[in-house]
Amino acid sequence: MREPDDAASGQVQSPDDQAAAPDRDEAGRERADYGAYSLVLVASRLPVDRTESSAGEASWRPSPGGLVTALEPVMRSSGGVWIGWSGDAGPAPGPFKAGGLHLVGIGLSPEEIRDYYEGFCNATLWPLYHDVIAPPRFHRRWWDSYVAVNRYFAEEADRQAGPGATVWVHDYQLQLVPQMLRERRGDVRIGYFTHIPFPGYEIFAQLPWRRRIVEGLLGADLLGFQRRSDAANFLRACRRAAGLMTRGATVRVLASGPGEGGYSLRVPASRAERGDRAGLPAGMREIRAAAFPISVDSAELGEIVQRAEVRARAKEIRQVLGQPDLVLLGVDRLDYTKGILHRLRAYGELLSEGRLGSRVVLVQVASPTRERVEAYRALRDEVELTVSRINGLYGELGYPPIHYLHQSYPREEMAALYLAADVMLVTPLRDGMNLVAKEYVACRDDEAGALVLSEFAGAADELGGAFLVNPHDIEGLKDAIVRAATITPQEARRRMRAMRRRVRDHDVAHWAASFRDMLARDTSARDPLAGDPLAGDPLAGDPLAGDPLAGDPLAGDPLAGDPLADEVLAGDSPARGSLAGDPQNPWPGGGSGLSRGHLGSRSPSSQNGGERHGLHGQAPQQVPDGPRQGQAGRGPGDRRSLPRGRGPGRADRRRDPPGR
Ligand code: GDG
Repeated sequence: MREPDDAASGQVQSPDDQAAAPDRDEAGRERADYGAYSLVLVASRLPVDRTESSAGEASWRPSPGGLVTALEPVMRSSGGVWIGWSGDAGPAPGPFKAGGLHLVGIGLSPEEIRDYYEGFCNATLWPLYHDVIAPPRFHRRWWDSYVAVNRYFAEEADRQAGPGATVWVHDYQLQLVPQMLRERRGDVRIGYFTHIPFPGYEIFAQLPWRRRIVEGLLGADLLGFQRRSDAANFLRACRRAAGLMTRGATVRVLASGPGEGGYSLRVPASRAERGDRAGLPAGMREIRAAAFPISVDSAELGEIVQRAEVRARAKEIRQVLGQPDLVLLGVDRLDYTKGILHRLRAYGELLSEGRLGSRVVLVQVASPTRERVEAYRALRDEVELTVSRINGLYGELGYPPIHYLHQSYPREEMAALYLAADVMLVTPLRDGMNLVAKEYVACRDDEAGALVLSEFAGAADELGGAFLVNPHDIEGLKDAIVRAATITPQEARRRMRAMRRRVRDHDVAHWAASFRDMLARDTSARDPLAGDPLAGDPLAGDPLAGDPLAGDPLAGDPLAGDPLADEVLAGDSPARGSLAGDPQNPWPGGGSGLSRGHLGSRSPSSQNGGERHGLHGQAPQQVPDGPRQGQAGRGPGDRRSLPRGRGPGRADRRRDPPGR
């Protein structure tokens, strides 16, 4: 199970430490049976995908994506072990090493993939936690499978964790693991980070197993969320779903023995049990919930975009697009949370109104994801129908106004796309953070380009230089796109500089270090929070009561307006470029249309007061098969790579590229 060199690499406690500890733990188990690793990462997926050659030979290749990109450097430098599912049905791959990482695979049966992964994770929790953009489905069989699979992960973490190890559990697929592990091991520090939003209580309360989820999470010592509002929502759920009292960012529970169903919290019954601000009474644990906004490796992205071939590729991309005046870009997993349909609708209307001129293209990378889940299949149909309609209505021979790519690409290609785009469209209806927004900023070392960003993405709390939008407000979205497309280079630089500073200073290393530092701190030594620690929340446990956290200092303001917007609106910007005199002009109408900075009249802003379109409150509609972009018999995504000079190229087709 263990690499022989692990002990030598300093991952385990020294023999002296081990000798000093009693031989058996409280449960009478021999400590010698504990695992070897001082850092154990538990995530739904491994950072590698299993591939098979034509000869049937299996190998592993990196599976890039938000979580993997963020955590790989941490794991590499710490020598810890990564526990996760390989993404395929079948027995556990067991411990192995790939790309310098120690990995332990969890095996799932086809039924568990159906009920736990596609069911409870992707069709219950995902839509519920994203504000019921699609209706969540509740099935007891799925829940049972979720409990069983979470137990596999907890058992494996127990096997791998050395005495006093740190165990870092990730994301909504594994919310029961902290408590399941806590029951087995009192000696480990457990951190949990959720990458997606934690919903408001009125939504969370729909979950029939809400108390069990809260209890599961409270097995951790530290719970990390993307936004302060997510942390506040969780604390609210502690009060209402579990009847616990919270004090500032903390909640105290009694460490009890296994209860009904294997684990359960005991709510402190009295002041004496609860303790006071001076310290924790014996048998009590204090859990902290706080925001740790995740980020990207901005230094690495900065290095990638410095490469001559990436810069050349960015130029080439603009060339193969026909040297447009304006390139808009969207990069998303093809997920209904990402607001792709709203974006397409806004773009289609802008084309019909001529507000972006005639020399504009939108490149939309929609990476394949969760293709076996019905809502995702329906969304794909609807997106592809919409793309086809827009291309059919506004395209001409050799000019599709949308380049739609249902494929995955290497990081270098993504970086070149970011460099090539004048305006990046990140318009999710709900998103924990959205790394694409930060990647775009990190790649723009030329300080050019503009970001249109949904206020419902966690990144909106940090990227004040973006054009913040409500993606449900199609008129507002259109106005923001036009504004972003017409700012002066000076204004673009000012905005981009501010955003780049933020992403550089708060990169992924900063995120990981601040989480681990906080986790390592002794809870009882933390600053007591202002206010009477024992002042009970009069509404605790009452699911129908109003929000006792109104004005909660933890709750960030997700709707904070764009601080720079007024300035930009104040003056019409001059043109950034003009195509006049271009003899090779391949564009419809033969002319340049309106050059940037003169992109038609501005429509009245947001007059419809938030008209809702598309997916809100309903499942993506199943639409009849329409003509696809491309030719009959070859759907998007069938092509593994495009020849250089013909398109973004070098596609890297994966079932679920961002490890989700
Ligand atoms: C969850 C939360 C949170 C996409 N296509 C390709 C590709 N990607 C990469 C992007 C980016 C990542 O995948 C996607 O990250 P996001 O943040 O947009 O979204 P989720 O997958 O939904 O992730 C999210 C994140 O966790 C981290 O905490 O931000 O809110 O939902 O890195 O670049 N990468 C490559 N080829 C592709 O075709 N190489």
